[in-house]
Amino acid sequence: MQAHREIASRLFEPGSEQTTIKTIEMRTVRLRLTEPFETSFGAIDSRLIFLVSVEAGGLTGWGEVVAAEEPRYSYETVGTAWHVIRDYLAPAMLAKPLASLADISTRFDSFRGHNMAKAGLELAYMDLLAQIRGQALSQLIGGVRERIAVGVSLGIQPNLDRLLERVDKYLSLGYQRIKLKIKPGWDIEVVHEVRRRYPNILLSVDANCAYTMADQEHLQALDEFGLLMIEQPLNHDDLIDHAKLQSRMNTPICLDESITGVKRAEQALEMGSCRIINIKIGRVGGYSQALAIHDLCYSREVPVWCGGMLESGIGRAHNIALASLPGFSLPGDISASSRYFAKDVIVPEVIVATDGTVEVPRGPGLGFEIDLDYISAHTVERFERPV
Ligand code: OSB
Ligand code: MG
Repeated sequence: MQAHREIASRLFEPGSEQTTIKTIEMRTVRLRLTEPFETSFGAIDSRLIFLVSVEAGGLTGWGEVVAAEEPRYSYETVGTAWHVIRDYLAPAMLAKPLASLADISTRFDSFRGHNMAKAGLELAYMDLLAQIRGQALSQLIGGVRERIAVGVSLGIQPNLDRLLERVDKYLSLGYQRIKLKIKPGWDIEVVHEVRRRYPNILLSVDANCAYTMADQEHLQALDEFGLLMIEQPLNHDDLIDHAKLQSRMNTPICLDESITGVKRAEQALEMGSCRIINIKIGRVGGYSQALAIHDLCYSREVPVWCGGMLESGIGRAHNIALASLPGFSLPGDISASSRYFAKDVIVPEVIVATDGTVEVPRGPGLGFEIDLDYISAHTVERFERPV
């Protein structure tokens, strides 16, 4: 733990290297999902992937902005992030040489919100920095794992049989934890059936804010299924009702949407709003906040795990590096590339071994090759700064 803190803290201090970014490139890439993904927000059958890359000294660092096309999971969209990066964040990043991760996050602090936009650029910088130092990203941030444990997040299905088929499939592939998306009308009975079929698996549910305190008794009925956690049952900005609900349920509440930074994480733990935190680098505004939340939870022995946003391989590679930190004690939503897309933008693709783990790459930076030809062939829009 001490060793990890020392490694991670180096990122925040101005290093000997001053990085002068020559160009920042933004692009959107349309990738079709292998099957539609439905949550309490609605269904999608493709992702408009937003990639950012930063170039310095002949090296290119890659990041991903995880915003969706519609403001449902979060108020951010691909469109708002495009605007905010192009007009504010990229110019701030290019204004003078970068001294550290803290230097970037301080420059971005003067712009309110837009965490996913900020995170995209922090990600690209961290990949670049790792390459400059000739290190794996995992090593740069203080990762300790050679392999990480992973689970799968299963969307709402047209019927129970289809869901059970999916559960069977991913368990047979080795995934260590099944997460079911739930909403009113697709919850107790579904969980009951999956639990009856598999009494001993790690099983969790994610409501994406679909309930209110009026559903309290209904949610309490989930207690009898021995769930690992219930993720984000209530409103995205309501720590108080989550605290009330947690005090009346045995199932640990895990917060996703509610945790937008380390300050909110502190408040949630202080109030007892949750017992587990899902860390998504995009939602919290980048590595600086993600590492801080990890350190906070690790020091208080609060389990964390790495959430997913149906990222392309570039976002996924960052998630793998993050999940190699010591506090990530629960399986992440980091599934194989093939669970999302017919072909991924990185080589090799992310594969899940039969023991439900993913290897943490050891090569410099992300540790994957970027398939630029494939990315270019599917690019919808591209913009570069300076123009
Ligand atoms: O709430 O965790 C969520 C996907 C998009 C937006 C929100 C969420 C999700 C997932 C999928 O659950 C996780 C993944 O496999 O990427
Ligand atoms: Mg979630």
